[in-house]
Amino acid sequence: MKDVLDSLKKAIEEGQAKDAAKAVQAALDGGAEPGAILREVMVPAMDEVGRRYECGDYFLPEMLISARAMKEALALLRPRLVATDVKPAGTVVAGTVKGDLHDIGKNLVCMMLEGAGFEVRDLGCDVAPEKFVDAVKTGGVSLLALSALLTTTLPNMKVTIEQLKSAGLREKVGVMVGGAPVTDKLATDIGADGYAEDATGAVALARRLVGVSA
Ligand code: B12
Repeated sequence: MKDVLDSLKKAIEEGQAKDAAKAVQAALDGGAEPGAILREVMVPAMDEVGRRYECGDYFLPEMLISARAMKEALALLRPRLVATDVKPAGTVVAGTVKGDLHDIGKNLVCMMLEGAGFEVRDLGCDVAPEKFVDAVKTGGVSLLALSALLTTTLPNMKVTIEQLKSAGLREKVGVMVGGAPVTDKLATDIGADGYAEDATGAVALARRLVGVSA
């Protein structure tokens, strides 16, 4: 199994989508737990891609093909992560904020929330504040989940919360925020209701905000 997991990590790091998909399938067939594959292999592989980009070994195209490999591998994990017989815990509207195209982490958060019994409306990436507000206006939304991966797009989380306030909707929904540059302090400063570091934490936070226990 170690060989399979090592080859999965290498395939994502090097952007070999077919090899990544094959390795995930082999890991699942071999009985590996989907959450562990994600946490212990796939997320660290993307961290390594980020490290290589930061130190100049990788450029945008390499980051992009690694992201594609990650997505193909994730697609195979998805059915296992979202399989649930829990009754609906609430509706979450999720999206990556305006100007930001990073959606892998947000997609993972959506999958884990679905797996925990939340109904998820995923607005995608590069989502303008007005679109979040419009989604809340349609009603029945318990939580807004905002993701940002760039320091330059973090301010759009605050703008989104401000626009919710202006529309008189802030008290109607809980707002949770996340993404690599987000911190607990930032969440408090911009008036969000909570921050979580990863997708597992996002589920615990969502449950707390809607007042359901695990
Ligand atoms: C893949 C990637 C890309 C891909 C994105 C593809 C896609 N469809 O997502 C592409 C190639 C498009 C890309 C582009 C760019 N990128 Co980029 N990218 C990355 C990389 C390598 C991995 C991100 C990722 O997927 N991580 C894996 C997931 C699982 O982790 P995550 O996103 O953090 O999500 C987890 C948590 O944060 C949390 N979470 C996430 N969202 C939410 C939401 C809520 C509500 C909660 C509770 C939790 C939560 O849970 C998730 C699951 O555990 C990171 C490096 C890194 N280590 O983060 C750089 C990185 C984010 N990119 C960076 C940069 C600079 C860029 C570009 C500006 C490069 C350029 N010169 O054009 C562009 C910007 C494009 C744009 N407008 O968005 C920098 C950002 C620096 C900064 N501080 O702002 C990073 C950090 C790389 C680096 N080390 O320099 N990128």
